[in-house]
Amino acid sequence: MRSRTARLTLSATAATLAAALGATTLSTPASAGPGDRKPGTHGHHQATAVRFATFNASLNRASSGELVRDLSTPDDAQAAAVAETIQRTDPDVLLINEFDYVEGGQAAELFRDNYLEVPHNGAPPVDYPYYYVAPVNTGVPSGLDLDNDGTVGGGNDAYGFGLFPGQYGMAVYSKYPIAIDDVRTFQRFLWKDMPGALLPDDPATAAPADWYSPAELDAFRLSSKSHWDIPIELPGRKPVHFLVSHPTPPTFDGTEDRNGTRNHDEIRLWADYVSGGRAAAYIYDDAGQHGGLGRGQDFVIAGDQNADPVDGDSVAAAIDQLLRHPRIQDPHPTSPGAVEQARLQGGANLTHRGPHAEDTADFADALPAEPGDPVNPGNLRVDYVLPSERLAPLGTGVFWPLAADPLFRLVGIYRFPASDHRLVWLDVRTSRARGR
Ligand SMILES: [Ca+2]
Ligand SMILES: [Ca+2]
Ligand SMILES: [Ca+2]
Ligand SMILES: [Ca+2]
Repeated sequence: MRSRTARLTLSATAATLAAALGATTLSTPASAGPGDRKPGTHGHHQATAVRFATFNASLNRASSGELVRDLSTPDDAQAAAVAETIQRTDPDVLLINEFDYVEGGQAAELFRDNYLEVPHNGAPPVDYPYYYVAPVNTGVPSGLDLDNDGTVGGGNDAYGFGLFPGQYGMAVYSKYPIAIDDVRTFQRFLWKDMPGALLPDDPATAAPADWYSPAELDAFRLSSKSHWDIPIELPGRKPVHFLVSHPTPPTFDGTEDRNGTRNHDEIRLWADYVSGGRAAAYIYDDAGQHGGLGRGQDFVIAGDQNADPVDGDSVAAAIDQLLRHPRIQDPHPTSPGAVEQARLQGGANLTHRGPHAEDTADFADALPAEPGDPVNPGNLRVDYVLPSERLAPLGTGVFWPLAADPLFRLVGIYRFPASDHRLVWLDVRTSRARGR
C-alpha cells in the first residue's frame, strides 16, 4: 500500500546532477538569515550541510479541484508568494503543510513545474527532483457522528476536519532521493490502540473517556492528516528519516477538549516512535508493520504541531513530549520579524510567557472586550524542525523579515500574501564529507 500511494519523479538532468553532487558547504551561523546562502553553490562542493524546512503554506482551497485549477497557470499570486519564500530560503528537504492532496501527485507536480521552477522577483528557481504525497484523513467521511451534534456528515465528522478528501494535506519535496520502498505511513492507526491514550470524556455522563462510543473508537484514526516516515538518502551516510505530520489544532471543540487531547497524542506518536523498542511496539503502519525507529537511526521531525511550548490552547506540555525528549534536540530558531510583529500587534502577545522571537505563526491577537468575545491566541511557536541527537545543527531560523526588509512583502500582515505561518529551516551537518 505504502509504495502504491507514492509518486516519485525525475526532472531535468541538471537538477538531478546538482542533487547528486550535494547541497551547500556554507555553515550558516544560528543568527544568520537564510538569504546568506548564496545561489550557485549547489553542486560545486562536497556535501557537508543539508537544509531541512517546514512551511504551513495555506495551499489548501475551498473545494476539490480548485488547487489544481489555481496551479495550472503561473498566475496565482498566493502560490507565487509561497514559491518565492521557498526559493529565498532554498531548503534541500521541505515539508509543506496545508497542501491539498490530489491523486497522482497532480497538484504537487503543477506547483513544482509552474511555480518552484520559475523565478520570482529575481529569486532563482529551485529544483526538486523528488517529492512524496499520499492520502490523508482530512475530509474523508467517517460515517459517524464524531462531534456529537446529532447528525452525521460535514467537516467535523470526517476522520480529520476537512470539507473534501485531501483538503489540508501534505507534500514533501527533496533534492535528495527518497527511499520510496522504506516509506512508512500511519494514516489508519487507531487512537484506541495507543496505550494510555487521552481519549476525551463526555462531561455530561458519569462514564469516563466516553466522548466517542466503542463503535466510534473502533474506527477513529489518531492522525488528523497522516504521519509519514520518509527516509531521505543523503550522500555518504545512512538515510535521515523525515518524520512529518500536522496534528489537529487544539481548538474548535468544547470542554471535552477532543481536539486538544488528539493533538497531544498525535505529537506523542512521534515521541514514542523515536523512543523505539518497547515504547513503540504498539505502533503499526498502514502496511501492518509494527514498531518504531532503531537507536542508530537519525531523523528530523518536521511540521506544524499546533502546540506552543507555553502559550496557546494546547494540552499542557504537549510539545514538550518532543522538545524534552532525550533523543531530540531543540535548536530554538528565531526571527527578528516575530519580535517586531508581537510588539506592533500587541493584545494577546503581551500576555505571552514564551519568547516572541521563537513565534512561527501570526494568529489573531485581539483580547476579549467583553465576556463571550473570542479568546485569540496571539502569535505562537507551532512549526518545528527538530533533529535527532546525533545530527549536528549548523544553523536554524524562521523566515520572518522585519517590516523594513523588501522581503517582508512575502509574509506581510493579515490577510497574508502567502500564509499565516512562517517557514522554519534547519541546517544539519551530514555525518561525513565525501572521500573520507
Ligand atoms: Ca455530527
Ligand atoms: Ca463521561
Ligand atoms: Ca497576530
Ligand atoms: Ca508568542
